[in-house]
Amino acid sequence: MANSKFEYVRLFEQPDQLLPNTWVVVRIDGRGFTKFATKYAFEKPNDKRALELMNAAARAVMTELPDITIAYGVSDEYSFVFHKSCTLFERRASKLVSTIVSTFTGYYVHLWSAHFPDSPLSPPLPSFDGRAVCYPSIQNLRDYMSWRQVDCHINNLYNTTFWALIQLGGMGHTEAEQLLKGTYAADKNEILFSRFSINYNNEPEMYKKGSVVFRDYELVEPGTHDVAKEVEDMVEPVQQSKTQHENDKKRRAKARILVEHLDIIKDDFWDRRPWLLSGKP
Ligand code: DGT
Ligand code: MG
Ligand code: MG
Ligand code: MG
Ligand code: MG
Repeated sequence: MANSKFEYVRLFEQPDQLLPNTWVVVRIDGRGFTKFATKYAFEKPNDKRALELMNAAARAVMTELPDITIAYGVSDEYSFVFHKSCTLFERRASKLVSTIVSTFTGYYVHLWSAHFPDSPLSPPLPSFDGRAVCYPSIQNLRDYMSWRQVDCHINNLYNTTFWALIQLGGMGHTEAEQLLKGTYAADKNEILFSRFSINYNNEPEMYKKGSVVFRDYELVEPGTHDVAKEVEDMVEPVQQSKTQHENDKKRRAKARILVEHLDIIKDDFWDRRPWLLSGKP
């Protein structure tokens, strides 16, 4: 390959490699979804079709990118976690973010008609922004995930109460807003129960907890999970052979990808699925 006199322009490219050995979270968020939700008459405060479409697109992203360990979604956002050992695209932030954003958006559009059969998409089409953040410890990563799930809970409790006051209580937006100003969680639970006989605990799990997407290894066909080999690797860590690496990749690609609505703040979720945060992806 001959060098041309134009070749020097490469020098203008800035490196954007993410810190090695850290958990990389790529969070995407729908652009202007307040308007988008109105255009397609999303149900308030939660539209089951819209949330399931987000989940289906996230699941497709995880299928295409086996380096993703876990993902968490709420409202118009999704966080994708790359294992700290991930070396995809040499960990270049722009490559990781743009690949996630475009793959997600592609599937969102592709799967739209299956979730909204009666409302064909028309321009302006949905789009998503994205950013990458590195978390150096499992505690930091878990705190990040907890932060998103707490946000989901706070917003959902507020929105559920706000829209109950309007849709069931006949209040105006300003009136409902005023009533909720300065209230605590217990007050909102009380308003829901005493005025509308709604027990917040009985609201759908997807609305209360958001959605977690992860690989389920328990159900991988027997024989592919070599426990003896794994113990051996722990005792005497060796450079993973190329075949071993390929096998792990295949194993990940084969595993079932589940979408569930579970508590990811408490230890239980992580304790039951040690492979999610283990040294090996
Ligand atoms: P942005 O992200 O700065 O471009 O602006 P937005 O408008 O996307 O705002 P954001 O991301 O802070 O908030 C998400 C918006 O999406 C929020 O206005 C509510 C709307 N949204 C998300 N899921 C649902 C849903 O299931 N039903 C309804 N009605 N709206 C939803
Ligand atoms: Mg935003
Ligand atoms: Mg948004
Ligand atoms: Mg958002
Ligand atoms: Mg290319």
